[in-house]
Amino acid sequence: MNLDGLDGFTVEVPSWAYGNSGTRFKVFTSPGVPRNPYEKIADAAQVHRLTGLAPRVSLHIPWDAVDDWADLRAHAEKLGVRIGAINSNLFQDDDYRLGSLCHPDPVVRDKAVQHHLRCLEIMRETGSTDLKIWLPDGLNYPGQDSLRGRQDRLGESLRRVYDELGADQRILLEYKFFEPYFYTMDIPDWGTSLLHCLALGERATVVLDTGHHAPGTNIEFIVMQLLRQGRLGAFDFNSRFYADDDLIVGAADPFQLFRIMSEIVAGGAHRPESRVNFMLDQCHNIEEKLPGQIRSVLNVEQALAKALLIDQSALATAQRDGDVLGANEILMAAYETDVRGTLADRREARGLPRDPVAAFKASGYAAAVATDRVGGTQAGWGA
Ligand code: LRH
Ligand code: MN
Repeated sequence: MNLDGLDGFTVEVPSWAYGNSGTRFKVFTSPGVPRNPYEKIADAAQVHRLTGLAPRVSLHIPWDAVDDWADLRAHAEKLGVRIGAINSNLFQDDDYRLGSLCHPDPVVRDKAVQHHLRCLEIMRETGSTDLKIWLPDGLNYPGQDSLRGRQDRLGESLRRVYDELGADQRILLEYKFFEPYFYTMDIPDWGTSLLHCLALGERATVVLDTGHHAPGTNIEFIVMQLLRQGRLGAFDFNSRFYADDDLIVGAADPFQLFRIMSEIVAGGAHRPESRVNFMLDQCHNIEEKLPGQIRSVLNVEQALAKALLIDQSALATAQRDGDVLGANEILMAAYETDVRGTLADRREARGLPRDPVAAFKASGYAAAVATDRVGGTQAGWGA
């Protein structure tokens, strides 16, 4: 089984997955949860130490705000990881009730633009290249505002941010079909995000969050189309049964994750030089957070490993010959292949534990941080 295609493949983990999270009904807490970005990064570094797959940690501003970014950067690098994408936050300020980059009032739009310029400064200090913008703007009632006017204002605001990008920096523009607004979001789908990216320039690319589509959406088709345009910048991987559930990637629909990875392999986008950033965007509301993160990066690697086993030349022949079932069978054969043993062998060959979750449990790390992290305020939603 040749899985050399996994060489150099990495997954970026989100700082907020290590903090408390929940729903509007309840945010659960648990002992040892990080209280600051330093402790979040320390937890994330454990995932990389045990899997060798997660060398970057995404941060969210202001959730992860610190006084000394260079010191936080040094802290991360001392632990063997580095700071990845910087996420802006336009969804926790009263001024943004009617929108941020799309708001009718230029004063509010300017405030939102300035927030992104501040994120660019932070990126220069942390060595990050990716500014991730999820636009939470939207409307709840028809007629509430001009759909077209908001798009025009959005274009102008994004242009002001894009023009301040440093030479090695890029924008990752994330769409979402509903929530926190319910009549329309201002970037509800991949097409709208792509149109804004094309209007901005080549350093604007699309983020595909697997939880941000209408039920039944063929997500791998969108992956193929964005790759065809050279505008797939990143994934926010998670899984869902109904809405933006942010569950462990591959947990709800491992076959969908495999189909997505099949399009990634077909486009060669699993190779580091593609610059597609494979990120997680999840919340572990009830399960242990670190084992949940370890499981998640292993699920992504497993789906990619299966996709790498697709016999591409036999598939091309079957497709050319119109052999419908034959072509499907070739894909299913790869999907049905159990790659777990070979992946454990690969880890062992790299000095990593065959079973990272078991190794984490045996490390005593969870008990140690539960003892150490007493006092202060646990990080997380609503903290
Ligand atoms: C919005 C989103 C976005 C992040 C947030 C934590 O639903 O997917 O990527 O800012 O989750
Ligand atoms: Mn997301």
